[in-house]
Amino acid sequence: MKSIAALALGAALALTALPAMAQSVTLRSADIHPDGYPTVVAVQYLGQLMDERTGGRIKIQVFNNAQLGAEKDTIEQTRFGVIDLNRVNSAPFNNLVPETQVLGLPFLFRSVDHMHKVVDGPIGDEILAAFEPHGLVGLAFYDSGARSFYTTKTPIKSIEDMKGLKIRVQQSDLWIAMLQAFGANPTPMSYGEVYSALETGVVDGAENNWPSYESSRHFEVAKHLTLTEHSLTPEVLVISKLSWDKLAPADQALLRQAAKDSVVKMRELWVAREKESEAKVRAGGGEIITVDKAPFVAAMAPVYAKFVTDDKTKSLVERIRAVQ
Ligand code: GTR
Repeated sequence: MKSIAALALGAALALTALPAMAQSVTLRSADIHPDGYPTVVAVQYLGQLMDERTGGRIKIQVFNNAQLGAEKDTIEQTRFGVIDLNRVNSAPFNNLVPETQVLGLPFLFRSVDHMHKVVDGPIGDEILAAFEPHGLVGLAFYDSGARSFYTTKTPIKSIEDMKGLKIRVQQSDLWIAMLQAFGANPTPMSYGEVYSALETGVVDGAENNWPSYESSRHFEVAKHLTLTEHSLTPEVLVISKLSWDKLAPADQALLRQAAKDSVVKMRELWVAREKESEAKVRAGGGEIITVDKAPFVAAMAPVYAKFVTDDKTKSLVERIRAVQ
């Protein structure tokens, strides 16, 4: 009796284990950036790691250049499992996953090193875990450098120059409030629309990091860059909870680890690309303005007053500040 039961159990286990072991899948990953952009290369590298570590069972295909849509739309599609993986900035997640807002708070991170320590530690894990109730599993944070303002006509030499300027922002209430606090007139729109909005004068300016300012060619139409470096808001890599649940636990663990490993690669790529992009922009002959940041920092008090109100957010901000 005992051995028959054991046999039956063995057979049942083999049956349940079989699909997971044999599972072979190509995960579709979205990115709005072009070929060769660090985020695109980092997720391709993650795909390479998964391919190697699963003996070719799990692969990743990156659909870059917004082939799958604008970030706000791909986030929805990822929640519904139409897209498996998605590399998006944390800002378009702000309204859906409020815990991500702290990452964008102006001038909160003292340096890139401070930001790394926060996202690499328990606070980073806590924010990644906050995606789960929203149909997403947070896998990793990628660097996105510091964001600065750029304008087509009026150079921003002091905070007063921002008054009334129409500035494109990401689709996030936090970012809208930030621009209002700077005195500007925030215009939320998707990244793909910004070039022509700048060109046609729908907006007077936008803000981004060196690699995006360069690769989007915004620097050709908005030639005045002011190094406000107001936010270090990182990129996030998420997987649809529906796609995640289809993976065997061992494969989930492999994916989590490989995503963390891809962060190391991403940081190398990022540092190199920032330098390259800065050189290209400088060679383009635009005006690069450095400012006294103190008035810009001071103007952000109402943003903190509006968004850092509940105990959870207050605690996150306090703990982020305390990270040395
Ligand atoms: C870039 C970021 C994108 C997107 C874009 C934007 O720096 O990598 O994911 O958020 O900014 O401003 O829309």
